[in-house]
Amino acid sequence: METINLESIFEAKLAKNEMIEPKDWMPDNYRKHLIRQISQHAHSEIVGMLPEGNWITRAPSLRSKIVLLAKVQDEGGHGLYLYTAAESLGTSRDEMLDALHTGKAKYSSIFNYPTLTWADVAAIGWLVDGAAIMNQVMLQRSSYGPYSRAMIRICKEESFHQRQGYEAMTTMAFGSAEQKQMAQDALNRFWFPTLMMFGPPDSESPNSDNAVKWKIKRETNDELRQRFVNQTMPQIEYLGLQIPTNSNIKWNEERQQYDFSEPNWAEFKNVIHGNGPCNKERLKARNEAHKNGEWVREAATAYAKHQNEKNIAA
Ligand code: BYC
Repeated sequence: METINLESIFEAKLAKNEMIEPKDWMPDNYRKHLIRQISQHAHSEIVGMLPEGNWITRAPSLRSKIVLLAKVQDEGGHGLYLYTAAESLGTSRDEMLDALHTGKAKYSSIFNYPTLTWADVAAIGWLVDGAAIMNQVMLQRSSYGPYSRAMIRICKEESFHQRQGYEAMTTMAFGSAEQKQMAQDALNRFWFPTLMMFGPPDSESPNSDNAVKWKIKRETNDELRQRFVNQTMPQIEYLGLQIPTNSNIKWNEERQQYDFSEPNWAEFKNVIHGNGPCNKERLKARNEAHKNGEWVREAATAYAKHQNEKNIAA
């Protein structure tokens, strides 16, 4: 009987667009759904540091190195906000990291593709962060308070990241013929993997119905993917680049939107099941980083314990 009341309070809050907070009652499936999504999102931020971090020592100027360094550092911070938001639902950092390190947890498919040239770093900022923001702007209004608040802060930083990428892309697209070709190659290679970031088509997305019902996601995978293409096509034109190979992007006067080809969903499934070009490399790097950071965690724990004892004694 009590559960029914609690459930109706939960539903009423959602109906009024009020936030659900950690101490509020929530259905088990809502909690599980959030832990899954937020922890995957946190893992994406941390694994996302790897392809770009790979270019810090090879950035083409001191300015671009400083900017990239700041960006990659921000991603680490985003991971931290998100792990903390997930912890407020009753899971632990150790559990989440263990799931990442053993390959049980997913993280964004995009980071299983390699960054072969400096133009790829530009394409990540422009396209990947552009797609991430498209998704995260709606997540700022997600029904779970800690997730929504983390997103507000993350979005502010992501818009700087997107500008970093677009600026680098502009430099290359308006640079020498060789630079322009590198920019085009990066666009060609990153286009479809970026479209995959939004998740499978709505008709094949098992989690979307609940996500939308519970106001965790305010828009569907296909709606966001379409918006991303609509926003990006004028930027491709401005840069003077060709539409990506096989993308078939074309304005549809009747729909007042761009038509475009779907990504290869079989490739997507392969990547999210651990068989993309860089899955093994990424997991190895994360496992090593975790192992190498053991002494830092030990020192931080000892320091916190010491401070605690001092406070009790005072
Ligand atoms: N990659 O039912 P669906 C960033 C999985 S990183 C891998 O549609 P949902 C950045 C999905 O998890 C941006 N897996 O799921 C960082 C599910 O599997 P499980 C990361 C994917 O949750 C550094 C299954 O496929 N952003 O910003 O409704 C540098 C069925 O999918 C993917 C977020 O994480 C994928 N692309 O929708 C630069 C945003 N797509 O869990 C940038 C938050 C789907 O049932 N997350 N799957 O085993 C979301 O909005 C949603 O979780 C998704 C998927 C749109 C990703």
